[in-house]
Amino acid sequence: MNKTALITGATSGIGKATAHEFAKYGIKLILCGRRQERLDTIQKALSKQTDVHTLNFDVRDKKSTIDAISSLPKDFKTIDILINNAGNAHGLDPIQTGDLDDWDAMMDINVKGLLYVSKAVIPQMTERQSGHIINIGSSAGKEVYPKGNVYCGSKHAVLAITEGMRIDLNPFGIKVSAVNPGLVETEFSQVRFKGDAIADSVYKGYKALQAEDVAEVIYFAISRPAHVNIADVLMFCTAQASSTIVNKDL
Ligand code: NDP
Ligand code: 8X3
Repeated sequence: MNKTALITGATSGIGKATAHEFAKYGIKLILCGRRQERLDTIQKALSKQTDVHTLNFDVRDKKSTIDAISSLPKDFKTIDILINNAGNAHGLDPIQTGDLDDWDAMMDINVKGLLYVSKAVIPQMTERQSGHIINIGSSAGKEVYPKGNVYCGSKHAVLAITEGMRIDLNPFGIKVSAVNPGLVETEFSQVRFKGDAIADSVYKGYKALQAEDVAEVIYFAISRPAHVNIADVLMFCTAQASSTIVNKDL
């Protein structure tokens, strides 16, 4: 596929798996994240299959985000596909004892970071009247669960912003999609629980979605014919029925 994709959060989990999936089809890649060493390793691995450029920035930092994307070399300047994936949950606490820094992190990364990256990329898509934006939401954007308060709020915001983008970008022929997974076995719980051992128990006793399962759905969405937009996908592992119902053998 003769296209270029920019993927945020490409150093781990869903973003990294999406980079690997896209590379199989020869999609040129702009891989973003804060951990340069990991970006280098992934670039080295995927360069056998496609051209790869890396960008190191924190999506919370408006200026670094805009500067990094505008610094892209000529061969990578035209972005056909934007995967807004960078994000995490920070903490799992009732609202009355939640941590302000965790709340800032979730709103700043999951919501404002997604907006900064989009702001840097959308003008070239409207100018060319083509492009595809996929925002990685969550089942937490469709259903609030106990102690999920602010994370769920950030992902509800991602869904609302996705719908807003789809409406506003409709006259330009730009596709906008949300892919909303349930439990996916990545570094997500290590981040949420700040390395606490409880993170290891989250994916025990059932087979959670794997990052590659989500990456395949993302590739499916971007590989549809020009007249088809996969607007919204909710995907669970078979053991999961809702945010609070998971059939575990424990
Ligand atoms: P991981 O923790 O494995 O990956 C998160 C990625 O986001 C990393 O590559 C990380 O890169 C990047 N990232 C985090 N903070 C920042 C930041 N401030 N600036 C730039 N990049 C950042 O988690 P997942 O792969 O699971 O999560 C990816 C997305 O999927 C998130 O939006 C998450 O909310 C969503 N999701 C996850 C689910 C799950 O159960 N795992 C389910 C539903 C949705 P680096 O640290 O190098 O910057
Ligand atoms: C990640 C899935 O259920 O931990 O978005 O919120 S969940």
